[in-house]
Amino acid sequence: MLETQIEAHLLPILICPDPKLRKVARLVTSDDAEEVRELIPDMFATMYKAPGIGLAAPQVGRLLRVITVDVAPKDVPAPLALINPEIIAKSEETAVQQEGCLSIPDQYADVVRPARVKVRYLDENWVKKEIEADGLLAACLQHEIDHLNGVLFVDYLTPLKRNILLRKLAKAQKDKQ
Ligand code: K1U
Ligand code: ZN
Repeated sequence: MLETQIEAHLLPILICPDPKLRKVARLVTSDDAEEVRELIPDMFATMYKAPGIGLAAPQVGRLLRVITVDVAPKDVPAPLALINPEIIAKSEETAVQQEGCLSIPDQYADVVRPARVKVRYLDENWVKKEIEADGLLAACLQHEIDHLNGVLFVDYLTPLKRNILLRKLAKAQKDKQ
């Protein structure tokens, strides 16, 4: 059987404080099918190269509700593409996870979020699915869905911690030039 090979491209990742990272991404419709079909392989390639365990379309400048995730060990890939993901249930119980962000490079902080979530989404074949997650996958799904709403993990920190982290980022970015 002949298979269509989709060529993937590495996409530049926007760095905080790029204003696009603070915009709300719009729902994907059938009109976006062609764009999303090409975007998903590009997002996986960009996420694995970074390397990261998640990526949201706004991080590559596309204000569409698409995320990619893979929290599995490197040798057993478990790629997940989620179109129009929505959290339909979350636990009262919370968990702390150290988070990073490809748009806030080399800065990490503990973030408190619901420990378990149930997410409804369309997969890359536009099939309606639900996933229940805990641990790192739960944190990652919430982190990526936040990106679709213009929310960054630093927003959960105290103003003092957030300012320290963002100043460190600004200095590192300036020193890089
Ligand atoms: O959305 C992003 O910016 C990606 C981010 C996702 C994330 C990390 C940690 C907790 C929640 C969400 C990253 O992937 S940062 C890089 C990272 O965590 C990592 C990179 C390589 C191996 C393992 C982890
Ligand atoms: Zn992020």
